[in-house]
Amino acid sequence: MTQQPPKSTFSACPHDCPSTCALDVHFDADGKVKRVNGAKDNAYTAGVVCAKVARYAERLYHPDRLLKPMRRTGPKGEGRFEEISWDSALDLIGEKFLEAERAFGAQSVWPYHYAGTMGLVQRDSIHRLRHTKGYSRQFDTFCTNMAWTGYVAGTGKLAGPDPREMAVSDQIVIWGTNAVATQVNVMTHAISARKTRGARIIVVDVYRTETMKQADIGLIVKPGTDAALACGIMHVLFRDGFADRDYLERYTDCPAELEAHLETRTPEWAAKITGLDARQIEEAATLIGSVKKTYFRLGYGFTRSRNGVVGMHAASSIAAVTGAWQYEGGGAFHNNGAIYQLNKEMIEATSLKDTTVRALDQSLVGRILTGDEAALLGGPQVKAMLIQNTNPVSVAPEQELVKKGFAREDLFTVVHEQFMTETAAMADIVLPATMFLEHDDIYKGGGHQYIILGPKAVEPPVGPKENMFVINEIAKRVDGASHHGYDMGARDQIDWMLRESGYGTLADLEMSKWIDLQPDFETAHYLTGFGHSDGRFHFRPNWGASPSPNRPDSGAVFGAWQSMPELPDQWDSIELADGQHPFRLVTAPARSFLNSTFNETRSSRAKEGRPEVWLRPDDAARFGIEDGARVTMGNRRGAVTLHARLVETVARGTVISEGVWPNDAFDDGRGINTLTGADPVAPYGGAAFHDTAVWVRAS
Ligand SMILES: Nc1nc2c(c(=O)[nH]1)N[C@H]1C(S)=C(S)[C@@H](COP(=O)(O)OP(=O)(O)OC[C@H]3O[C@@H](n4cnc5c(=O)[nH]c(N)nc54)[C@H](O)[C@@H]3O)O[C@H]1N2
Ligand SMILES: Nc1nc2c(c(=O)[nH]1)N[C@H]1C(S)=C(S)[C@@H](COP(=O)(O)OP(=O)(O)OC[C@H]3O[C@@H](n4cnc5c(=O)[nH]c(N)nc54)[C@H](O)[C@@H]3O)O[C@H]1N2
Ligand code: SF4
Ligand SMILES: [Mo]
Repeated sequence: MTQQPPKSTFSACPHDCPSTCALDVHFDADGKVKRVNGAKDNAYTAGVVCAKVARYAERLYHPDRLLKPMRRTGPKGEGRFEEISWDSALDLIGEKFLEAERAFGAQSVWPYHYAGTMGLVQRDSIHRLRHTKGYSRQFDTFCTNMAWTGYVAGTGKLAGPDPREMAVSDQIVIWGTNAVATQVNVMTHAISARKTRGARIIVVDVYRTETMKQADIGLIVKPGTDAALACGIMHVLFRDGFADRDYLERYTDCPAELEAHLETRTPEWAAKITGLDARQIEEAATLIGSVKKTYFRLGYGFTRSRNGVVGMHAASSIAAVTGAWQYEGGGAFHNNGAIYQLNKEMIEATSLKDTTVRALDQSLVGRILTGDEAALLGGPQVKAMLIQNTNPVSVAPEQELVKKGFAREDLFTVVHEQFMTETAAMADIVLPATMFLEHDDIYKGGGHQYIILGPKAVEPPVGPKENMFVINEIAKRVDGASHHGYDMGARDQIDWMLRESGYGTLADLEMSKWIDLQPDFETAHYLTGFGHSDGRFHFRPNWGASPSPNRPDSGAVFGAWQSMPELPDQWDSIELADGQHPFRLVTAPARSFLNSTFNETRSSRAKEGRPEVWLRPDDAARFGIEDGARVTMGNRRGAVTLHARLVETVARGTVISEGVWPNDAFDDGRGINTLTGADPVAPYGGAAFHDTAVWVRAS
């Protein structure tokens, strides 16, 4: 009798999303993946996943998946490749990396990666190669810098109230995240609170998103004005007796100074800056003040501005003024990064990390590859790159420079990918990568508190290999890359990390599927003290020396950090509109894409339609733009061509373009990041993807 293949198994979503859903993966009779559901028995996922991952079979069995290693034959970027064997590809990579090292030093090799998979083994093994060889390091700046730095400025720690407490909250303020699109489980718990206890949902965004459509109250602000809104709200809280003075005295650094400072930050003042009506601010403040169990769910979106750190800090400060932190279902949550404390020595060769080796800013990749001396941090030109889990030619800012850099004939580029992305198309060597169900890995949630196992569930097609295979094989070919981590398979890596971190063994985790690392109530709500050494929430952060996880170990501080406001305040460091650039562009996420991932699947493309810019009819009329018209949008960095959609639901002067579309979905092949800037945001870097002044013209 033949053994029946299993009908289902468990896994975790590997994509770059705060939800890190626990998954049930269902197979058909042939053992092929059929459908992916959210695990019902995981208290955060609670049976819900987004539509794009539910349809994962479409991506897994996509006809365009990369299956063979390839070598470039035509000129750079033309897209002509020939198949080669894994061995010849790896040998060539070894030779080229050694050649670069001999001629220009080890730092001329730049392993470049991001979070296309969030698996700790497959994502982070690239550091093992980096650290054992002394290759250039990477300063991560695509995503978290402003959000984490701003949050930690107040709390002293990147953690907060149990995200599941949203379900027992009386009021949820979803601030600067389009959770329906970007982290669906936030909605699961918020809607559950509404159903079971009549909780109110307040959403703050720059347009009427799908999330705002589900809200009781929607506040549409001008981009980069969240700190003004927060100050206006806090003014009312102090003025109308909603401030919890006992709490402030016990748990915060300078409540009296904050109160005095806010005296002039009236709702009228905030209204002028945010574009809201003063009455809307009064109403929101009264609701926030009168409902003790208010849970602030603070997202990334509103921090992707040159003043984003200040915005995040100001928003998180509200919960300290009301004392909401004390209550179950209250406080301000952003991310749980600090709770895990994993020992990643075998994955990353952490002990060999040399902080004197330069850490190149990943968002400055365009400037770096085009030889900008400041961006190169005084070191050699980058001559060779290995790229995993990221698609910089599409997602990185200053796209014109990025394209120019990757077109350099003297740059040797290896891209390990699942699809022929824009970045892969610029490579010298393209290597096919497995997908998450085809390899072993382990994941930790940013938006929750679980470690989840994602074991290999199906055999990959012949050809694709997992990330750590590529790392280990390159290491064999580049002299002197030695570390015990190279001798371990993914399962050994997981087992070692769990044991050394005090979280049991792989065998235990295979039984339990996940580990719930939620700290106790007192700790999570900072009732035993905030993360700073004085135990207090800081209204007055030390911006030059803040305990941010993003703070560069070189000691570098960026932007106009010395003029950052001392207390929560509006900070006009954003790319302001002017006569030549009358609009402020926000490049918000598309629901059916995840950054540039899923923009290759037919169903996602069909749902999203085409690249568009949304603007108000009155704004459009000033420039003679009609609904559906082909328009050009530009600034000093370049211009893109797309179609206009007229919507009433954005603030005057704001334009929205959803999604990182493939560059070739635009008429002239220039993607949306042609317009965005890479200048590092104060104080600890980051790219201001939603902070761009532009003009829009009918074309
Ligand atoms: N469907 C989908 N899901 C995703 C992603 C995706 O691209 N698509 N990306 C993934 C990644 S990498 C991340 S980091 C997370 C990010 O997820 P989020 O935390 O949701 O952050 P963003 O996607 O940058 O933007 C969220 C919202 O912020 C709004 N916003 C922009 N500027 C401002 C502002 O100045 N003030 C206010 N109040 N709001 C503003 C935008 O309009 C948008 O609706 O999502 C992940 N999930
Ligand atoms: N305009 C604009 N630009 C943005 C943003 C925005 O809001 N607006 N958001 C920014 C943010 S927050 C982020 S995080 C970045 C993210 O941008 P990227 O890091 O590029 O993220 P993704 O597009 O999700 O993933 C990149 C690639 O990883 C590949 N991949 C997935 N799994 C694996 C694997 O196991 N192995 C290998 N080798 N490859 C794999 C996928 O096929 C995909 O092509 O984009 C940023 N860019
Ligand atoms: S919501 Fe996020 S974590 Fe969950 S399945 Fe979708 S992309 Fe993955
Ligand atoms: Mo991100």
